[in-house]
Amino acid sequence: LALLAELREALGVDDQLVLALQPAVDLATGEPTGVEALIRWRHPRRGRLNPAEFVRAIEGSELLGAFTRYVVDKALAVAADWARHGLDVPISINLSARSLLDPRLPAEVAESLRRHQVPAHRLVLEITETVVMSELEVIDEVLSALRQMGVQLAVDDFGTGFSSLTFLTRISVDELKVDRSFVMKMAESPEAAAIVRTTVDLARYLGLRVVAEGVETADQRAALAELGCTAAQGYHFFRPMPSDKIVAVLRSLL
Ligand code: G
Ligand code: G
Ligand code: MN
Ligand code: NA
Repeated sequence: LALLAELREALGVDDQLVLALQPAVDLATGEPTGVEALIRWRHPRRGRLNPAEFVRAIEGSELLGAFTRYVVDKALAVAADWARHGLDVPISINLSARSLLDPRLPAEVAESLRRHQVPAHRLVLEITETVVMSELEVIDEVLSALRQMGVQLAVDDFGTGFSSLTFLTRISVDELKVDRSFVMKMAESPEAAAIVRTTVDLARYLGLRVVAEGVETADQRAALAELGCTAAQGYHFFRPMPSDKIVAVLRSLL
């Protein structure tokens, strides 16, 4: 496939695959609780490509390992830069479920943390439950090794998988991210509102952080605060931004 050949090339240069960064904020204080890294491909001829599309292509290819290493490395370079600016905000990256089947992942993450001198707890790995449940045995070991290193785990798109609750009894995690589909429908759908409320309560019972995703309006923000949700992310606060903007934004929030 032409796309994958170009991608292989892009992984070897420095400025085509870049991370867009989106802060999540504490709803009570406005302080940043973390920043999510989202991959963007600035293609020299085709312009901006849809990340969901090319990520799907990568996931089905043998480039996944190299791509995951690339994203981990770029994200930890960003975290190292923040440390130099006196900022200790954690950075989250999205991990394709299939990368968790690679037993080399923990050692690769450890090596990158060492090289960038970033403490493991500053790294949050966002995983989606659905795919993960199907291969839980294999993935258990990889996730346990990462957790033992001190890396944090977040369940992304929480509520959209088929086995969310079983997942929580098998893998210990640090954070739940309420899927934006529920946040968006909260006002019109009592079901969606109940799911958000239940997720917030569940996180509290389990001692986990909770972050509502896809918050686009002040009304959604107020409704979330009302439900006891402590942190949120979305266009209402910040759109994903280029890395040269993020330090000033984080400083302005502290
Ligand atoms: O910003 P948004 O359009 O970037 O993201 C589209 C989808 O791609 C989302 O599901 C998001 O989780 C996923 N995604 C974004 N960046 C990465 C990444 O670096 N690695 C993986 N595996 N998925 C990513
Ligand atoms: O799968 P994951 O939750 O990682 O995907 C994050 C996706 O959500 C990215 O594509 C990101 O650009 C997008 N995103 C972030 N904030 C908002 C928002 O407020 N509204 C919408 N529609 N998308 C958002
Ligand atoms: Mn995510
Ligand atoms: Na999500």
